[in-house]
Amino acid sequence: MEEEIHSKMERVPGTATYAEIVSQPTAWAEAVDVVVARAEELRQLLDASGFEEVVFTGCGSSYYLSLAAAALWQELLALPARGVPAGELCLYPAASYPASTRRTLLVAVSRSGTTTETVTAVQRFRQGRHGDVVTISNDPHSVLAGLGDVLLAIPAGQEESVAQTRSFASMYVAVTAMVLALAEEAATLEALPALPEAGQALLKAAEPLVRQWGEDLGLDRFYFLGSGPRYGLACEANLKMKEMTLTHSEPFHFLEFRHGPMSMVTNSAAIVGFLSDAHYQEEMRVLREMAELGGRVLSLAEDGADLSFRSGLPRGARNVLYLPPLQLMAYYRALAKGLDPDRPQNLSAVVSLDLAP
Ligand code: F1P
Repeated sequence: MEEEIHSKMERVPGTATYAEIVSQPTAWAEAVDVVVARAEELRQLLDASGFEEVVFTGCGSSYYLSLAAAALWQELLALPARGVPAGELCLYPAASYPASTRRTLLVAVSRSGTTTETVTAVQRFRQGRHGDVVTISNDPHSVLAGLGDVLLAIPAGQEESVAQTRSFASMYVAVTAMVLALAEEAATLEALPALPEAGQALLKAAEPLVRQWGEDLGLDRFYFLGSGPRYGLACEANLKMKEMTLTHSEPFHFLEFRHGPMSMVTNSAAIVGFLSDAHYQEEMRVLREMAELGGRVLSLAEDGADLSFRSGLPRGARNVLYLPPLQLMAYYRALAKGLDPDRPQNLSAVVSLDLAP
């Protein structure tokens, strides 16, 4: 009888997604702890192996995380780094890896640790003896978790929903902590434990505005602008808008937007800018020009934006803060469109394939 009543209770759409978004700062704390505990192992791996370049890889959200990670790594460690889709490493390895003689560190990112292309890319990388592997996953017992020379596992980031939110941010914080540890940016690394509190405060402060934007169905297209280490994050925000709300959206590097895509700006277009400290004026100029064309502009930054984090954290510690407000915006837009963000159309949480050998 009780099961019957329980099964009849309507599942409220988006329940899991909302819970995962607002709880994510807890998973960020675990990510920092995990990396700090493995920092010496990571330093030894980097020092001992004479790597000439780093390749970050993953699929979907995890590929976009790889793009953000590679830019951060290259900016702080001055060692060549690239983000490559795992599917490309599987199908076109020669186009992805440098000459086979170069020592490469492969960093493989996967929430599930079971995505076929990512696991296969690591297996083939090992067979080709290209170098060593760091794996980053929310499932410490996954296939991928067992393939790394060093594993950074953040189980607190695991989630029910298909679209990554808490998982992505937890793995991104782990990557941030890893780069800061290897770059010996001690002061910024030591500031990371304050990140979860800043995230909680931002979620609370930002919710009314992003709910208003999410529920404004007069907007029919979204453009996410981000440069340097923020471009990969703009790609991830873009994917949330697609996965959760079935809305046409695209990410661009800030200055690139003028070179054609801005032709699409109308008064039903949202242009969301991930403003940096270093190039705030240049980037804000792009947003102002788009507002003059009639676009609806939303800026995010540490300060001086529509959504200002005011975290007080050093620049290298706070890039993850761009994500929670935009995850919430996609959540509210999905509900306003009568969709269930917990179960995006056409998608599954993990893509499993039979890849040709
Ligand atoms: C990768 C992924 C997600 C995507 C969707 C399907 O999963 O492609 O990025 O948003 O949920 O799976 P994983 O390798 O990170 O588990």
